[in-house]
Amino acid sequence: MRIDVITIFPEYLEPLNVSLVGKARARGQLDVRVHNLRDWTHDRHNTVDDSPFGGGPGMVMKPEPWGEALDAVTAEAEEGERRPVLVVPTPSGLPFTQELAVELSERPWLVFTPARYEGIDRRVIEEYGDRFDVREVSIGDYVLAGGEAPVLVIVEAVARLLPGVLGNAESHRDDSFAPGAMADLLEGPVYTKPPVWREREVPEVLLSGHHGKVARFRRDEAFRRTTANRPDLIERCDPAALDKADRALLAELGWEELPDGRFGRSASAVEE
Ligand code: 6GU
Repeated sequence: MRIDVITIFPEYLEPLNVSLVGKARARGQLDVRVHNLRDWTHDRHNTVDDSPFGGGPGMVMKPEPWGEALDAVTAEAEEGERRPVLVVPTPSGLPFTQELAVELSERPWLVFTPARYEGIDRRVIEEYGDRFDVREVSIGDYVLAGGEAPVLVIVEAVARLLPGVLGNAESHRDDSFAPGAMADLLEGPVYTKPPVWREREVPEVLLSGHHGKVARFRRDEAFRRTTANRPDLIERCDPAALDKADRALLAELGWEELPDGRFGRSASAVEE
């Protein structure tokens, strides 16, 4: 996969040399190219921003440097296979999800345009939306000063899905938010040696070697964590994915089956 990032802070992308993404680059599985937007300015001050038409606070990124940069970076884009996806980080974008990470991981070429200030002149997104697939993406409901940290987040989520990048292909299967498998539950706690640490014991069942009981324990812990931290995931859970033991545990945790078969917190539990 090829990844281009156009930014006024190339040094912000240094972490792409480290760990999983860094190793994928060193192995040639990822071709990451970071570009300085100011290379496509022509005035003495390398200006990339200007005041907004219509007034208001802050500055807007000028269209001309972005246009020249994107034309240069995507010059080799051909029709068909080698068409890049333009990923535009913005707090007003679509939520970044595991599903979108999977979709992006299946494309050969991603171009990121992290912005500072109040964002990029809208006409840039329109112009390239006519030529490429554009995804405006937000990484969560909070406001960052720029799109560089979101690029690090998105690249890491995508890179670990590439074939051969995460040593063990099994590792994806139980990911929290992996489609299917664990039915959209958060992963439960994990333990390693020693079996006793500061008088705290690893749950006995995990040492038992009984695979069925281990699987049930993990699933119960996943339900406990999901009901506590992400009740919305339980509410939209497909009831067909719930077995008898799941239903019993949910009842114990104060959830009840609704007329449509889905689960909701029982009125008595909600009042608490
Ligand atoms: Cl993608 N950009 C900025 N500036 N803030 C954000 C964001 C993106 N996602 C959440 N907050």
